Amino acid sequence: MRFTRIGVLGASSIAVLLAATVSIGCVPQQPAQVSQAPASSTADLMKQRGLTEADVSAALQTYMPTGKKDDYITFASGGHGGNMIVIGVPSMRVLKYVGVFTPEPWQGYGYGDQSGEVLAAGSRFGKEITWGDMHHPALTETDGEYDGKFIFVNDKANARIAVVDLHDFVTKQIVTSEIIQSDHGATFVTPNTEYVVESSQYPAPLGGGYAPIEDFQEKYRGAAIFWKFDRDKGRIDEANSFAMELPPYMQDLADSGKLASEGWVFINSFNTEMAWGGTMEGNPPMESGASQNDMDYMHIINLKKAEAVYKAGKTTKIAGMDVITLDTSNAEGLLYLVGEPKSPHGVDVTPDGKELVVSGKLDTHATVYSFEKIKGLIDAKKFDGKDPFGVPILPFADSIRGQVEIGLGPLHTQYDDKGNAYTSVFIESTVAKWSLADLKVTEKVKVHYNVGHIVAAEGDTVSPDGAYLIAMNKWALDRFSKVGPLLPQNFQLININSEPMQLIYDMPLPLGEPHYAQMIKADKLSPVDVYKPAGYDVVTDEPNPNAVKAKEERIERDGKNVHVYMTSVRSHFTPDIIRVKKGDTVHLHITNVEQAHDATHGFTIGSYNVHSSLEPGKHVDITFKADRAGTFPFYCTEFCSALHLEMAGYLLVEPS
Ligand code: CUK
Ligand code: CUA
Repeated sequence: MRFTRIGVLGASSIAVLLAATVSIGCVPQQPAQVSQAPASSTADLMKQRGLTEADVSAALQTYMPTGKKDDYITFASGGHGGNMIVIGVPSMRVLKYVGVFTPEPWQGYGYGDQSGEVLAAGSRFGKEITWGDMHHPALTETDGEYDGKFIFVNDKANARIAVVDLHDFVTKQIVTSEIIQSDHGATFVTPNTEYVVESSQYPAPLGGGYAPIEDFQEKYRGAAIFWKFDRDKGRIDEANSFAMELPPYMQDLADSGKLASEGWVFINSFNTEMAWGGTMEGNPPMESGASQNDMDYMHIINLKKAEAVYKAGKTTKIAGMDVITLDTSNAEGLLYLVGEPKSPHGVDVTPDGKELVVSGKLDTHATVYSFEKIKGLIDAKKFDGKDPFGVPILPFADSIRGQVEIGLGPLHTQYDDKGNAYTSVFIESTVAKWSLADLKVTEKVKVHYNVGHIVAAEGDTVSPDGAYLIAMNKWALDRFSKVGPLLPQNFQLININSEPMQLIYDMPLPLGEPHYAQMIKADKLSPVDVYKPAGYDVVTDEPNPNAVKAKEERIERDGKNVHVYMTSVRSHFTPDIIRVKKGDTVHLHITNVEQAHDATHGFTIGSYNVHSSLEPGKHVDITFKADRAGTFPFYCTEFCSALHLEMAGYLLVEPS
């Protein structure tokens, strides 16, 4: 494996690398017209730029010579930018922003082609939503390993889930259920991606209706939705998805069991106090009302059994979704609670599936739960009573193997291939490395600043890789050049194979706040170069019925509807003149008949808010009303050839 070399790239071997680099600097310059030779020796450069040996070591571990490719690909959520960010590791080069919940003009996403329907499917209560607050991406898994086929992301603000196909890095589907009004325990997949988990965050009446907030405990509820994923179709199968009603705590992060704990789902919660704010009505603020108890609850869900209960039809329809009520859950033994200290955030199942690590934001520990002990208590019905909703509570002390003293504000945990866990420590601004066997912190690395999630290479699968870890920091402060009061986020890449761990790169993220990311081996991804055959519909993943072949271009009028069957190829659109009358509806059907790698065209008509990206082989349909008479140039928006500027035409809208 190529990345193992970084493991031996400690400070001691840096001299060797420096010597090697210096000697490259001395290679006599080739008498070529385009010079690749460095201007100065490495020693000179170090002196000029004030670099330490550690800096040069970091540079050599992350620098990617032209044409070389990264070992890993990271998929980061784009936070409130509503897009997903694709990043190469270790170079930390941004490779793509994928439009998901937010229209994205480069990809033509949401500007008139089929993708408009994908976005429209994410409407809630009839209102179209053009942004999202993306938190947690989840790659599809086979036997608990990333398989590189699809990735899911959630929208916390609007309780939605999207499916992005990694064969072309395009958003194919957005689903939403109106039973919940926000989500946070999403997205998490079962080890063979049978289900995508989405659990709510802020309790509300299920279905989105009104209830007085004073009735919080009686009428407000949480829920976990289990979206069925249809592998063959590559889409979520809404008709075979179901939900479980949960108590009105604020459910937080989730994780699916694997191996030893496969078939179970774990969801943290805070605000078991069921505080609902009202500071101007004489109540304590939400944040203090929600922090009274020393313990909150982890939800333990027997998904296998819940699926059987759903299939047996023991559900209630709410907002079109089959919901297992709390009463049914309690009667069937589907849901259990166990205490977790204090204001828990992350719950992360260990690679062997035998344990769960939970960190409390207001606690200094990570708590390690034993699934075997939890299962034993459930089987023996050994409970410490029930919560106000009749859900059995397992005794905390009997459920855990132990606790690790981590530091101030532990949040999220990832794993490596050597039995270590890594926990982000928010208040301390460190990443703590600790031994799963001994429950002892062995090392901490300082990060800048206030780290949220961390992501290690395949670090939440059954076989983590070690190698790299990215600290996803919430504050950047003094790390970058000043750009006004709104600062970028700061991703910091850490070599976790080296001893001590070494921080090797700072990467500003200037478009939304990524929360979580996943990092997959690059060679597990095999996206296509072009769409074949030409005429491909990227939303249905089938040939589009309106696909146009060369020489079959035409304009057909059907009453007030004008259908334009158009092709694009370097460097023209055919037809290049479109004549319509004011009030006509124009249906553009454009096929990029190119099959050459990277031969992408764009298509726009000014002042009609129309834009498309036409990757080789792609077909798009665009419909708009020609409601203003005038002369409208259309042109190609990708600099595709020497005659790109000439790749243009006119839409002529005659007054009626
Ligand atoms: S997260 Cu969503 S609040 Cu720690 Cu997963 Cu950032
Ligand atoms: Cu086609 Cu520019």
